[in-house]
Amino acid sequence: MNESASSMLLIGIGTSGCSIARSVADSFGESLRYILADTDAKSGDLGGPFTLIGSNRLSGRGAGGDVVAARLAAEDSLGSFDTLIEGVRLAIVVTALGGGTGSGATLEVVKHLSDRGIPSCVFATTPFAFEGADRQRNARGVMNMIEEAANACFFLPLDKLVESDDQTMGDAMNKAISIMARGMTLFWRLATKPGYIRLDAERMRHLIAGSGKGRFASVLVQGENRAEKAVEELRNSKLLLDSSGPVRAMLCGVLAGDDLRLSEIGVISEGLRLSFGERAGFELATVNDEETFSGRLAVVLMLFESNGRTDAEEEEAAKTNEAVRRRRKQKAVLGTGPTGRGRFNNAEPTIWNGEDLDVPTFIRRNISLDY
Ligand SMILES: Nc1nc2c(ncn2[C@@H]2O[C@H](COP(=O)(O)OP(=O)(O)OP(=O)(O)O)[C@@H](O)[C@H]2O)c(=O)[nH]1
Ligand SMILES: [Mg+2]
Repeated sequence: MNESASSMLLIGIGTSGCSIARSVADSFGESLRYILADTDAKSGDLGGPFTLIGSNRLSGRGAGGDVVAARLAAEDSLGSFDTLIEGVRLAIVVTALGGGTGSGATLEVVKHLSDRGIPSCVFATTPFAFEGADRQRNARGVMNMIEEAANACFFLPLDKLVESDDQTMGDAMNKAISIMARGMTLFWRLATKPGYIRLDAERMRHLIAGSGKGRFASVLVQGENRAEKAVEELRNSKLLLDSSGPVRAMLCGVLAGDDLRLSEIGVISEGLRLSFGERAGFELATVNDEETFSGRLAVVLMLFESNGRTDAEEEEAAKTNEAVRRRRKQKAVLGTGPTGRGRFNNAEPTIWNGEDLDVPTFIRRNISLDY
């Protein structure tokens, strides 16, 4: 694994997040630094480096759609991530929001990465409309918080990722996983493979660190006028439409074999600028990979926008936070929680007159609270 590749870590969280990460690792073809993390022990069967989250609390059975339980479970397990993230300069987190673990654990892991000074970029699908209100609520409740904790995030609505009308649910789900995996594999190649206009992991880290919320899409084209085709497909991509704010900056990656022509780069940069914002910052990178892309051309486009937030989203976030606070309080009274100091484990305690002031007074004095 080259240095650029080993300083980036892919983390798949939750059952679908683990599947996507595992597919990326498989389709990348070479070694890629990754970990799979789930509250469900079954994800360990996918093979690859696996971390079971919150085994004491959830017994390896998954969070059953409970975001709060998954957040607390992840909090218990954060210490086990520390050795896994050693030397990491940029973490790419992939998950599917809607269940408990993907929604809850992702938030805690991203906050932990941020506490450790590691920038993170989250790629998360949001549930199909047909999945119902509970799953939508689970997703909406954490999106703002993930957005705040992560350096960059891309939410990909499954309804837009695949046309679900004329196919079975299973097909739509499987297709979604393969589209996500393809996009992420391209992203990985972009940051780790050499090209004429090179973007390595360090540059990617720098770009991601100040990015915020964005939209992401990728296309793979071939044949005549392939550059024009790529622009056309991206212009029509549902994933890139419906901006919640103007595009502030674009990152465009062109991945191709030895036959990539200068004129094609011109068509792509011009076409994308015209389509998505002539005044937005534009960064272009190329990857030259004859073995993978011979005769083909892939374009990855990341659009970064301003952070627009609806009242409903704010409300959902406040509710989930409140539920976590309540459960933490119960945990403190019942003494069922871990004895560690979570993300403050490595911080100096504030000792005064022999008492650790970082521990709340009611716990230090053994006072049980009525509620
Ligand atoms: N593409 C795809 N998406 C899926 C599949 N199963 C679930 N999803 C999506 O992923 C979301 C989260 O589901 P899971 O990954 O099963 O949930 P989880 O994060 O493991 O959470 P818990 O099981 O509650 O701990 C769902 O709401 C769906 O939108 C699948 O087979 N394929
Ligand atoms: Mg699960």
